[in-house]
Amino acid sequence: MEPRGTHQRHRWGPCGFLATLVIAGFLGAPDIQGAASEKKVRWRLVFEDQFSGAALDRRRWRIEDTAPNKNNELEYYALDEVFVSNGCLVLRSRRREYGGREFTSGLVDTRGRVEVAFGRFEVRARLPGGQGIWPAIWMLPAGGEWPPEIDIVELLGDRPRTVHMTVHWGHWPRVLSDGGQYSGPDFTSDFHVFRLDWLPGKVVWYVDGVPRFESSQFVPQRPMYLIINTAVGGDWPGEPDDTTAFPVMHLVDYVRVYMPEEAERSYLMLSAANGWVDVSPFRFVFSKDERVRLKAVPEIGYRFCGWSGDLAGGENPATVGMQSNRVIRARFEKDPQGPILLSRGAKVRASSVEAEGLESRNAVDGDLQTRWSSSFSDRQWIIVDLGRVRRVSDLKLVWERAHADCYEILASVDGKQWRRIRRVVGSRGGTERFRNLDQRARFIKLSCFKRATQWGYSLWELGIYGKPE
Ligand SMILES: [Ca+2]
Repeated sequence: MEPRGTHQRHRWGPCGFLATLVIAGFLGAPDIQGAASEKKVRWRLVFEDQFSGAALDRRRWRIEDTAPNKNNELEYYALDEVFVSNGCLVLRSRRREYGGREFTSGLVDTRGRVEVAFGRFEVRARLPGGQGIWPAIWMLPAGGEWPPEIDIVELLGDRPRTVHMTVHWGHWPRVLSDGGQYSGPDFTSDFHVFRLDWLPGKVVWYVDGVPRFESSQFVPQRPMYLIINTAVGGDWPGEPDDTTAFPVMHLVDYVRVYMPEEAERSYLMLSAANGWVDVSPFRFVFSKDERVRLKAVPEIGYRFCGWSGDLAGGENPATVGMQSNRVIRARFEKDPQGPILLSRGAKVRASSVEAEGLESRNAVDGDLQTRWSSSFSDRQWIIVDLGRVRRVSDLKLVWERAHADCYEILASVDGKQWRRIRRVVGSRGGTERFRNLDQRARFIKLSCFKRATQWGYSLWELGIYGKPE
């Protein structure tokens, strides 16, 4: 756990994210403030998919397979609603009972594959229409946190001539937005090109080559991945009705991602899975004479196995000269000697449960879509019983937005005598890891004292790791 407010180390990676990035995002690094002159930028194509193959290239795209719990949406994102046909990516939405939902639909993203800080994103698509249909082409941070978010285009199916373009930022629950809309042709009857130029200081949205909105109020400065989906129902569009003509098709002709190239500065683009990279100084834009230090940090149970892209070898940390743009991937592999997850399916009890479906066992089921939530008061606890005394080496907390501000972690061999192994004050939630604990324990207790939100305490997962025995 990093102490609150430290700015010495900064992390980036799909699995780990330090909250100080939010501060960096708010203030902006002073040396990269100010909009770049677009004339000075040359755009280099770094990713393209024309969907000309027989099937979707799974090395480039991840397909969602879940019932999302947001915005009161009604769809299940099913694998079979995503396919390639006639040179297009197709996301199909249907009225179909599946996975506890009334509708199925499609979502693809480039998470863990293409994660870019700054760039040009161009998507040619025919958006789907109809009451209750909500297509979106948008971006989220590779670190898994929210906000920020950039919405390249969103449309409500019952208003097919109006597209929405938005950037969200802030810190939950105080989320701020800057957005615009453009009304033009029927975007559901033909293909149109939606483009986003994202540079330090300014984000500009284009529709069919014409700038339609721009924002410099908040410009994200961290790698983000691209998402294309069609939501069905939910708070914003409302439910489909008899006029909605299922099946509904969201067609994407191509996706192109460009990286900016400039005379005076260089861009750093990082990607990683099963670990992350500490970047120092923490920025993604550098002058040509600067050097950056990269430290690969593996997720619990993984080990670093080398760099690829514009950095070779396995030196860690490594130093890179930024005389030109760098695209670098940190590679991690499962550590056969590493700790294993001991807590999955363990016995667990808690001081309270907010409601049915939010029971304490959800915190140890190994599923990041199920969670425990307490009632809405400050003093709460959850205890995991590993069944017998184990050597506990690592602990990982994956908080929902309702997290603890102040809490302790305690260990016990008998469930009666407890010893405190960590105390955290001023937690920012998200994912918190505690390493090298070296504890003999059968019971691990999380004792919460102060809530960070008006709600209770909620954990997607409480992972306890140790040596196999
Ligand atoms: Ca869970």
